[in-house]
Amino acid sequence: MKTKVVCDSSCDIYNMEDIDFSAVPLHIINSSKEYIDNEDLDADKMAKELSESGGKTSTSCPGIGDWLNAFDDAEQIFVVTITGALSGSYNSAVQAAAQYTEKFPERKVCVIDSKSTGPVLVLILEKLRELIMSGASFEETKQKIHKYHDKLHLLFVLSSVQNLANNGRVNKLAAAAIGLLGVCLMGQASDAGELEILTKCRGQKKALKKVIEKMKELNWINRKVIIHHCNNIEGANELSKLILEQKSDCVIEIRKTGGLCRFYAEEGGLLIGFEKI
Ligand code: X90
Repeated sequence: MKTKVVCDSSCDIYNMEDIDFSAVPLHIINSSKEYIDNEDLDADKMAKELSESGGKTSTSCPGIGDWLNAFDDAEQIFVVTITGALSGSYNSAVQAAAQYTEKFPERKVCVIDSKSTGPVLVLILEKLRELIMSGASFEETKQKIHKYHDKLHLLFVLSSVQNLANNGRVNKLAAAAIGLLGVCLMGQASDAGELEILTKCRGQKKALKKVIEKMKELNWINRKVIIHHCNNIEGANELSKLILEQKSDCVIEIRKTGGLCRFYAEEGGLLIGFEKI
């Protein structure tokens, strides 16, 4: 029986070992160029080109047909999407799943709205892989992944929300609040999957301290923390050091954001995903 895991490219990874996996690209579009968020994209170069070119840039999520192509005739499919509160990706995946199971009634599709992005999607994907490899049934995997998902959390540190504001994903007031040089925002994905700003700090160092305080307040478990960064390996390493000072046996994965998260989290942005009690 063929089981497939399909995600949109907001997960920042394009390949997974051991399972049948594909990442369906979102697109980043401005007047002169369209960038496809796949493994061939140089996200830092894209960000540089976009900031130099000025003008309006928008993004688009996978359509129903893109999802159906990625389902690839599998009998059991787990789909994970970026938060449905900020993107149409989840909706189109749900519609694709409905069409697929109408055409093939014996096949099964489970669509998960991550209510988040980047690192939280990777945590979900890695758990799905573990469950699938252990031989768990579709129903058991579905039940366990929902339970696991409830325990995940996303924090972020951003020094600009200009692109989010220009595309109506955060209110203009919040955007104006950090127009100032050197101001960082620390926030979280809310339970509804919206961007929620928690505090405003002067400088990254203070923002990272706030991240640790918030992680402690949320009772994070020292199993795995995933940090995705926008051209900011120094910030990711610094945060990693602070986390290990708290819990030295924590496993930390650090990687660069792909195209979609690179565009919205902007230069220096950090996304932090972890498990809580
Ligand atoms: O459908 C589309 O065109 C995609 C729109 C995506 C908009 C949101 C992307 C957020 C990327 C920004 C910081 C973290 C926010 C967390 C809130 C869930 C990352």
